[in-house]
Amino acid sequence: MDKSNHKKLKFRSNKERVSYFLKLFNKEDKVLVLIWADPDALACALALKRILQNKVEKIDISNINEIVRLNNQVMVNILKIPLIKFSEELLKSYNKFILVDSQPSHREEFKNIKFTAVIDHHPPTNDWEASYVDIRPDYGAASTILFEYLKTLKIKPSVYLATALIYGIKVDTDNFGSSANPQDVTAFQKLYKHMNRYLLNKMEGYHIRRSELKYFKIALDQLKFQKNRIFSYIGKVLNTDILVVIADFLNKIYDTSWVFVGGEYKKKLVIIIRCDGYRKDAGKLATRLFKNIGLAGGHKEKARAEIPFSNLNLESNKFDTPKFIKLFEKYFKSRDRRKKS
Ligand SMILES: [Mn+2]
Repeated sequence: MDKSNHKKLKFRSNKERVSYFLKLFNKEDKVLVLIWADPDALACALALKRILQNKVEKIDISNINEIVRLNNQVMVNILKIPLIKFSEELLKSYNKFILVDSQPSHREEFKNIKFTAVIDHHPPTNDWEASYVDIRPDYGAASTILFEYLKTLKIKPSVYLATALIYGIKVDTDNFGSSANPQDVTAFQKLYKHMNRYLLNKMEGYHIRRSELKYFKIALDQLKFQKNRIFSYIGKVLNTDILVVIADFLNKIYDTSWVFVGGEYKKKLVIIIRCDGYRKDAGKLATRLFKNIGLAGGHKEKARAEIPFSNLNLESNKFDTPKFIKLFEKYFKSRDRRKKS
């Protein structure tokens, strides 16, 4: 099945692997690290910069996405991560490209770039090639892979780099939830003594901009309880992260087992679902109800759906909490009936 060259590179040790990687670069190279900027990718890019900065003429980091999430903006600011916004034009200033925490098939922007190296932890995909490929789908974070590179090269990470890698690991493993593997835990342990806890607290702690507090007011005004379920439709939002923050907040309410928060973003209804996961499956609910009219997915405790309003067959343009609740009626009616019998 796997026709790409992932399997061609076989290394007996991390040492062999990393020295092969380093040999791909020389003094004249201008290297661009491309990322879809989230904490894991940002940390990896910083690590690559540290590893290669004295071995090449220059190495820069370019983000292809707009960084919207507040925590990520705080990370970039606090750690002073130098970023260049991606453009086709930018590529001309470099001769070698590295993709980290992603694969060329993941984004349209990556497809025409000839990557020297791809380092990632997502499930391997085909139809692309690179001189060097290191994909470890069993790792919770790509930061853990880069930690192993640093360790192999006996590079002591700076406080900023260690803190970034720790944050990357924590975010991608959902604080050492189910996706973490023993290597992630080891990386955390070893990096811990190099990091700064206050920097980490700042990056982890800030979720809400002052300007977003108004959405909490709307959410609470709109709140409807139905049995042990909470529903709230917030209306137009400037970014969908605030819906996630509100859903997580409502999910802390005692005696509640489901939370549904909805909002309008770019002519789509964005739905964030939370539940306790006990004999429930938010991901299944989302796919069952919405996969035919939009994007839907998630896992037991968390799910998300995005549905173009045009697919909802609304009679009027006005969408509100009662209409929002109606979307889930079908699913719960059959469940409630089953419970009674
Ligand atoms: Mn990642």
